[in-house]
Amino acid sequence: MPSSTSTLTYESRSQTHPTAAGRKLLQIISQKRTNLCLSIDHTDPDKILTLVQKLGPKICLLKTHIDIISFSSTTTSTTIKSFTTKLQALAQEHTFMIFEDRKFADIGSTVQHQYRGGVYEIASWADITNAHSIPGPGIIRGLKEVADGIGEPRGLLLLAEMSSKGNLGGGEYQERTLAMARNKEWRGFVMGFIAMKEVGGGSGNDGEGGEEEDFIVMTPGVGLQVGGDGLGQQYRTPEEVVGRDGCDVVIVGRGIVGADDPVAVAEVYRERSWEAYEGRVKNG
Ligand code: 6AU
Repeated sequence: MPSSTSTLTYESRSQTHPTAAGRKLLQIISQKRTNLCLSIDHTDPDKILTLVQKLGPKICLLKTHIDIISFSSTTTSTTIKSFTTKLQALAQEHTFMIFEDRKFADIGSTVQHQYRGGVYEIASWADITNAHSIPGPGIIRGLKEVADGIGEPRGLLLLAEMSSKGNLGGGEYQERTLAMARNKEWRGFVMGFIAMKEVGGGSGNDGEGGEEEDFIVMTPGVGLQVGGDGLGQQYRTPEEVVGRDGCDVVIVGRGIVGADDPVAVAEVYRERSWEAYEGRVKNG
C-alpha cells in the first residue's frame, strides 16, 4: 500500500524535506525529471570521467566507490584530488549530486577520520554518503560532527536493508535503524535510507514519525528484468521498486555501465523509473 510520503510529488517534498541535501536532490529530480542514480563501478578514472560526461544529463545522482579506482595504474597523471575536482565540475555542469558509497561501519571516532581525512577526504567532495547502523548512534554523531564543519549541505543514508540474498537487514533490523534515524539530534543530516521499500513516512507506515517525516529511499538491485549476478545481487524492475514498493531513487550500475550503448540504456532506465513514479503519485 503506498503511504503518504510516497504519494507526494518530488517537487512538493523538495520544499519541506528536513535536510538541505534532501531538498537539493528532490529539486534536481523534479527539474530534470530523473530519479536515476548511476553507480559508476569502473576502476579506470579516465573512463569514469568520459562516461559521466555522457550520462550526466540522465541522472540526478552519481554514486562512486572511490576506493575501487586504480589511480596508480592510470596512464594519465590523474590524482585523487584532480579526479574528485573534475567530478564536482561535471556535477555542476550537468546538475547532479555525488554520493560516495563508503558504507561506514565503525565507531564514531574512527569514522570521523575515514570521512574527513585519509587519502580520499570524502566529506570535502561527496554531497551524500552512507553508513551501516550496526555500531549504534555514535556512528551518526561522529559523521555529523564532520559534516557540520564542511559548510556545504551533506546528507547521510543509513542502510536499513540490502539487495543481496541472505542479508541480515530488513525486519527488526530495519525498525531499529529507523528508530535511530528519527533522533532529533541529526534531523538535518540523516536524509534517508538504502532500503528495498519505503521506510517510515509518518502516518503512512507505523505512524510514529509524525506527519512531517520524510526519508528518501534509494534502492540498488535494479535491472530491466528480474534476475541476479551469481554473487548474491538480486535485481528487480523499476516498476516493482518505484511503482509498487514506494522507493524514490533507483541505483543502477552494471545494467548501464556494462551496456553496449550506456546512454540509450540509461534513457530506458530513466523513462521507466520516472513513469513508475508518475503512476504511483497519480494512483495514490
Ligand atoms: O547495479 P549493480 O548491481 O551493478 O550495482 C549496485 C551498486 C553497487 C553496490 O555496492 C551498491 O549498489 N549496493 C548498495 C548501496 C548503494 O549501498 C547496497 C546494497 O544493498 N546493494 C548494492 O548493490 O555499487
